[in-house]
Amino acid sequence: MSRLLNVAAAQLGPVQRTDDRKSVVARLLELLREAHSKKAELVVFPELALTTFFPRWFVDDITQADHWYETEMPSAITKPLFDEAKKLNIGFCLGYAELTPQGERFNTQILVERDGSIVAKYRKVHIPGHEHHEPDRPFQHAERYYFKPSDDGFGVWKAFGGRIGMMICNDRRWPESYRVMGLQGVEMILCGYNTPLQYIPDPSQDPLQGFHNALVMQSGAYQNGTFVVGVAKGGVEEGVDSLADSSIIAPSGELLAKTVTSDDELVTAVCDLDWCNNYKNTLFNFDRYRRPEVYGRITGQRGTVLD
Ligand code: CDT
Repeated sequence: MSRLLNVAAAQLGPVQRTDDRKSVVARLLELLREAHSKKAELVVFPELALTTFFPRWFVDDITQADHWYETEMPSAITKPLFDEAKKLNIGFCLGYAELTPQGERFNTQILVERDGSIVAKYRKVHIPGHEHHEPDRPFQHAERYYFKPSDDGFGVWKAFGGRIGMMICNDRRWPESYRVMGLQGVEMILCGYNTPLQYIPDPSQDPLQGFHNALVMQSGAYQNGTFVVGVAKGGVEEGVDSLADSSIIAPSGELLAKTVTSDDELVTAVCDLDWCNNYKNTLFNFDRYRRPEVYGRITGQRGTVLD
């Protein structure tokens, strides 16, 4: 048996502060059309794809940042993406900043089916960075000021002939993210990211960022028998360099495709979702081998407890 899903990782190069949404949507449309020409059925765009990574600046009054958020999806500006996807019969996953009617702010990703309908929404669970202005930093990473951590957790949705899950950027560094989806039989996890290369206090940058990015996603894929599609907004954005290295990873943990530039770039892979069973039914047969009764600390405590 095989269930084939041709998926595209649509990496974006930098989006500068002065780039308006219309110009970004034009870039997304170009990537969408390229994906269609490569017979992809699902295109994955990065975290906060529609704007520059605005948490790198602090504003005293958060409403001054309202213009970075989407209050409706689709909006007049993003609708051409939905329309083109429907016309081409291709689905997509898109990350953006969401401002709800209740005034809540989330770092959000949606899954859009081939008919242009939104089938799932995921809001980022693990929010990294800081809540307050930290003037000594070369640039801010104030995600904790701009976004509320979602309590909705990690869902898995039946779509694209399989079981699809989502996570966003920092979520990929936490094994719990993958496992919660693994326990729902996830077969493909979609993850957009923005990973600055200079956030470590040592200004010589962290040479291990690319390694850690691959390490967490490849091990998360293998240990849960799932494909993982990790998609960056990379390159030098407003003076801050960000990791590219978008990739499509098999349930074996092997790399199927990876970008080679830090710019807009599309890579694709034909994924046989039935490949997941090799790992789910044998090595990681959760029903048979998991021991939740000895994992109590995983959900029972947050920080480290030294006995
Ligand atoms: N966007 C995002 O979550 N980035 C984080 C880096 C945060 S550094 C304070 C990441 O895990 O890549």
